[in-house]
Amino acid sequence: MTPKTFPPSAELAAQAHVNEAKYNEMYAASIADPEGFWREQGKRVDWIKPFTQVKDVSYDYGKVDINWYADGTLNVSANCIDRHLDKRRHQTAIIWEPDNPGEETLHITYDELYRRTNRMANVLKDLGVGKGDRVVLYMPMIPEAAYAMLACTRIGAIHSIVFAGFSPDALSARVNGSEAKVVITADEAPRGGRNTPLKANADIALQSCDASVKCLVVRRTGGDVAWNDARDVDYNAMAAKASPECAPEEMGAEDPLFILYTSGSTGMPKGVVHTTGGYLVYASLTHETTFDYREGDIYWCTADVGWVTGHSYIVYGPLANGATTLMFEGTPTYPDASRFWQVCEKHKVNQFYTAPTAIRALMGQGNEFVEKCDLSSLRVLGTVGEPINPEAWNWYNEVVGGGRCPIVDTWWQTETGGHLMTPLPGAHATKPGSAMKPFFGIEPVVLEPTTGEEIKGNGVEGVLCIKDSWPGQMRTVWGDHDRFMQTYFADYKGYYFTGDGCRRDEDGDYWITGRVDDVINVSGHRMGTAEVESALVAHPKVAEAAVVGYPHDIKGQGIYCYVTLMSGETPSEELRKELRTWVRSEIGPIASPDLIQWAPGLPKTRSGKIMRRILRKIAENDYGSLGDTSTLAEPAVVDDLIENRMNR
Ligand code: 6R9
Repeated sequence: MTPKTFPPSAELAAQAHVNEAKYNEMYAASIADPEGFWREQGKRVDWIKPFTQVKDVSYDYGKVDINWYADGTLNVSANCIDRHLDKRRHQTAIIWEPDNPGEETLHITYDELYRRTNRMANVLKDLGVGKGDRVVLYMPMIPEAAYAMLACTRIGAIHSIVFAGFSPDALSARVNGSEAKVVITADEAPRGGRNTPLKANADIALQSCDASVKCLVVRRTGGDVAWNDARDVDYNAMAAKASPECAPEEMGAEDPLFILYTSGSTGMPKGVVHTTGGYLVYASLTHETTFDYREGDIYWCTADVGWVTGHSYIVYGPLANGATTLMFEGTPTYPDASRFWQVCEKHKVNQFYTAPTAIRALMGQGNEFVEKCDLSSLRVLGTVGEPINPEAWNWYNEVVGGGRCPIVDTWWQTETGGHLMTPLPGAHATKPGSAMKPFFGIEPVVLEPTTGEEIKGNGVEGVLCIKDSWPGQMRTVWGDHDRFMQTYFADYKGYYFTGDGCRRDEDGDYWITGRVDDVINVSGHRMGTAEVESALVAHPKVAEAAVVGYPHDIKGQGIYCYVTLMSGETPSEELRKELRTWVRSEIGPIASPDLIQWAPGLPKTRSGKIMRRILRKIAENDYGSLGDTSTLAEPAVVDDLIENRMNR
C-alpha cells in the first residue's frame, strides 16, 4: 500500500529557504563536490583565523581520523552571542518558561546573555577551570544551563551534561569518566510540580569522586541544601561579584567542544566527543534549513539540554543563527495536558519540535486540550528521537498543525551532531512515519546485514550506514579511540555504521525501522539493555538477567526483564518492587523496568550465549514465530518462559 503523501503548500514552497529545485541542486552539489560545498557553508560561522583546509577524513578501520576545517580557529560563544550584538542586542535570545505557569516567564536578550555568560565564565576561571578542562553540568532546564554551556565554550573548557533524571551513581561515573574539575548543579529541579533534589544527588555522587572536584550550586527554588564549605560554591554570590566581560578563548576547529555520554549495545555508556568548528557549522545549517527558520521567528524545541537535541537545537544551532529559542522547564502534562499548546499560544511559537512519545501521550488525553488554544502561529512541526507511528503523525498533523504545517521527522543521533535525514518543509512531500530524504552531504546506504554488500535500488531494506563524513560527526569516544572504531567502523568497513535498520521505499524515501543492536528506545531515551542487565545482576538476590524491549503504546518501547534469582531466593511482588527501585537508583527513573518475569533459566546456545531473539519474541507476545530453536542447549526453558510471559 502506498502511503498518502502530504506536499508542502505552494505558499510555503515559494517562501522557504529551500524549495524542491534548490534541494535537488544543493544535494547533488554536496555529493559531487563535498569540499566545495562545505567550504562555502563554513562561512556561516565567524572564524578568528579562517580555515584553508576543509575536509581531511579517513574511514579506514584502524586509522579512523575525522577532521574538518582543521586549521581554522574560532570561539563558539562569540558566534552564538557577540557577533549578534550589533544587530540584535535587544532582541530576545532565550524565552524561559518555568515549570509552574504562575511563575514569571523570562525574556533574556542577547545583551543579557552576553553578560550572564561572561559572569559564569569568570566564575569558572576563578575555580581554576581553563582550556581543555572538563566541567559536568547536572542542571534543571533553567537559563543558567545555557549560560554554563556557553561559558565553558568561552574559556575553552569541555562540558559534559548529565541529564538531571540520572541517579547519583550515573553522575559520579560520568564525573570520573571525564575527570571533571567542577560539577555545576542547582538546589532543586522543579518538573511537573515536583522538585528533584539535584544538590543532594550531587552530594551523594561526589562522595565517589576526587576530593578536589568543586560543586558550583545555582539557586533555583531556594530549597534547603547541605553545604560543604571546602567543596561547594554559591554561584549566585560569585556571579554578583564577577565581571560581565570575559575575552573569548581562541579555539582550534578540532578542539573538543563537549562530551555527551550515550548508551551503546555493549558495556557502559560512552563519551561521544564533538569538536568546535564542524559541529557549529552543521548545527547552524541544519537548524535554519530543517525548520525553515526565518528572522524574527519564535522557535521551540521541547527537549532537555541533557540530550543531544537540547545541545544542537535549543542552544547551539538557534543561537548561532541569532534566533529566539524557547527553553521550557516543565512537562507536557503539568498542570494539565494543554501546557504545550498554551505555551505555543502565549509566545506565538512558529516552529515546534518534540518527541513522538509526548505526542502519543497527549493524543490519549483528547483533542479539547489542543483545540482550546490558538495555534495559528505554528508553521513547521518537528519530531525526533524514535520512529513515529502514523496514527500519532496524523493527529499531530491534523489536530496540532491544522493540516497547514509540514512535519519534519528528523532522524539523527548523539553521534551525528545534527539531522542526517529529514524532509525539508518547503521542498518535500511528507509521508507519515518516514524520515524521507538525506540532508546535504549525507549519502545513506542500505547494506545486507550479514555480507555487508550495498543493496542498490528502491523497495529494499537492510542496515543503515553512511558513506562519507559530514562536519557534525563525532570524532572519538572520550579516552577510547579503539572503542570508537570498534563500534562504528568495524562491522561494515569503509562506512559509518548507525546501528539502525532502514527501508528505502519504491520512491527512494527512507524509513527508519529501529535499532538492529541491543539498544532500546524508551520514551525517546536511548538505553543499552546491557546497562539495565548489569544493574540487575548487581543486586545480591539476582543471579542472571536478560533485558529486551517490547512494544509500548506510549513509550514506544518498554523494558522487559527476565530475571533468574540466586538459589534459595523466592520470587515475590515485594522483590519485583525492590528490583525496580534498585534499577532506578543505579541508573535513573527512565530505566525503571516495566515488566519483570521470573526465569528459572534463560535460553542459551550450547556455547552459553543468551538467545535474545527468542526473548524478544516472547516479550512481544509473538512466541508463535520463534524461528530456529535447534541450537538451544535446553529447549524446555523456552516453554516455561512462554507459559509465564508477562505481556499478554
Ligand atoms: C537525536 C537522538 C538516536 C537513535 C537513533 C534511532 C532513534 C532518532 C529518529 C529515530 C526513527 C527518527 N531515532 N530519531 N528513529 N525516526 N526521527 O534521538 O539521538 O538519543 O542518540 O538516539 O534514536 O534509533 O539511532 P539519540
